[in-house]
Amino acid sequence: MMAMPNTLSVLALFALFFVLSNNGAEASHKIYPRFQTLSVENVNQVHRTGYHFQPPRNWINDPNAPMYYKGLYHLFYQYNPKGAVWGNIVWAHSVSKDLINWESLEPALYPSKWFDNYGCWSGSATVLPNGEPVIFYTGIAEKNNSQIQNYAVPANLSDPYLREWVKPDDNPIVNPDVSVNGSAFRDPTTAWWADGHWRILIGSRRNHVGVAYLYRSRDLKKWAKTKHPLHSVQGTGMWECPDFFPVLSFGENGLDPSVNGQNVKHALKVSLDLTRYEYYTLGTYDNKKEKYFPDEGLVDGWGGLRLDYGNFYASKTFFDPSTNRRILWGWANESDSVQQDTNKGWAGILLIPRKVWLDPSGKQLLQWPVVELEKLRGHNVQLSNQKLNQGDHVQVKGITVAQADVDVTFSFPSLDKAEPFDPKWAKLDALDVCAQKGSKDPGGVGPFGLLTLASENLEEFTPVFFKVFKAVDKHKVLLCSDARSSSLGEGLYKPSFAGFVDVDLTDKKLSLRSLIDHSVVESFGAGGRTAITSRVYPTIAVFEKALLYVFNNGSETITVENLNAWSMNLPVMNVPVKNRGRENPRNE
Ligand code: DQQ
Repeated sequence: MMAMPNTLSVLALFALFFVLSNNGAEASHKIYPRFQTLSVENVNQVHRTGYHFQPPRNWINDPNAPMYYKGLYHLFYQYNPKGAVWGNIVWAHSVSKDLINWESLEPALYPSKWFDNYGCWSGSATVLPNGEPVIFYTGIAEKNNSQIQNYAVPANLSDPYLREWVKPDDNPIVNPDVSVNGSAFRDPTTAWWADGHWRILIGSRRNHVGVAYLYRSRDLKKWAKTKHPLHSVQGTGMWECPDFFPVLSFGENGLDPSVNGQNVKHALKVSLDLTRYEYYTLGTYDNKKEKYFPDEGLVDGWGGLRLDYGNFYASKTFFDPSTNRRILWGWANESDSVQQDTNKGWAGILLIPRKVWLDPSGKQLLQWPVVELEKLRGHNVQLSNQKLNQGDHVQVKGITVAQADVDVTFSFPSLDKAEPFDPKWAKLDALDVCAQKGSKDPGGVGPFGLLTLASENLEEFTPVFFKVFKAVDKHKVLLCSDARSSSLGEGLYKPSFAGFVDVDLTDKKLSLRSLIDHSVVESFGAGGRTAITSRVYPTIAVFEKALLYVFNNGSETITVENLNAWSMNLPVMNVPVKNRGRENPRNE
């Protein structure tokens, strides 16, 4: 499914907003009735990922209800069991002991009751203080075709696999009242406990105002809408998949969703249906006033902070009590056409789970791929103290570049040669600045970085690079992941994704980590301050023909202080759980 170009006018976006519909219920996904139930005959392997989360075939979108239960991580996701485009949505279910190797189970939720007959859409898990999990999700109901919120509970709490879920008959638990747009009312969050009540958020819109409605309940069954929404922002349109969580103001530990008070900040993330991007703010949550106040100076809208400046949507975090981390999951859709998805028999991947915590500045979140990923690292090659003069590109040999993990630190002797930052660019999206400057445009300090998934004669390559600019009172660092030269293939969306990196340059170093996996390049700049994901479909630079280079096209000499690159091994990826009894997996 092609992502929406960033430059579409707001008007066109609004028009699109009203065109998309599903059985009268407003949906964010394009509907292709012709393809929805076209069963997949052959699965094309060329661009399938090796170590990113994927089922063996068909369409996937949002990660749902990640949680940890009796020694297993559970992950559910929106899945079309009948085809490679969005439709026939069920909650597919996988389990893992390490967030990297996954086994699949039968779908946990699928349309079966009047209150979800037209679809089981996104939702979240809440693990109650007694350890019992409950799922809240959006049902599309036969009766009124509007979006209502339901709950489901495990049929057998002693089964660590939580194979079977029950949808009790007292559903739905939240109906849209007359003041709510019932066809734009979905994606309940994890519940948190505050002042004698459970609370959840539900994403919505009132005309063009994006809204996170707040509901409270004493028993998780009878829910009442609070007088005011927790938060709303004019002009942002439908808020899908809200995520609201506390973060500690120091250190890297995560917090249970109900923690609040001293040394705690809150993050509110929303997925904007109009742009198909997400943004978040950090702020203060007042339990008593039932309000969230974003910190002053943060942009609360289109241009706000993003968890990822690339192809990353419908994300969700959860608290992992076994390691005291907060972990983030995001979905990356395809950047090819619906016809290409149908031909290849699959669409959508989930990105590597990331640990999230608050930057010591308090001004943004930091993210890093979970440490468990490093178990897949195989053969390692290194470079150190490699000088890169203007125009140099040096090959990194000896690993399977199409399936690799690369971690590099660059240094530069001075910032004197940094180009001035044109004040006009301040009004542009970073993506447009990247498009103007590109990886080949000779600069001062940068562009320098990695050429990933490159063909021998550079007909194809996906550069991930930095460029440093001199602004009025400080330096501005741009990180680009530019798909424009990534493929000779046709009908692809090839954006020059980019984000600015809020980093202190006193040590004159910039680090970059890129997870390369056949059709995805997931990059983390400056220790996880800025993340960018690109989906790319090389035609020549595939498998062993994919090459990796470090490069510099700036006039300032760059040194590769240290580079580590690993071939990545294959994890167990959604192999069905076979003949596994009801035993406790911790005893295996
Ligand atoms: N996808 C789900 C919705 C959600 C959207 C439907 C976000 O619940 O709003 O598959 O991608």
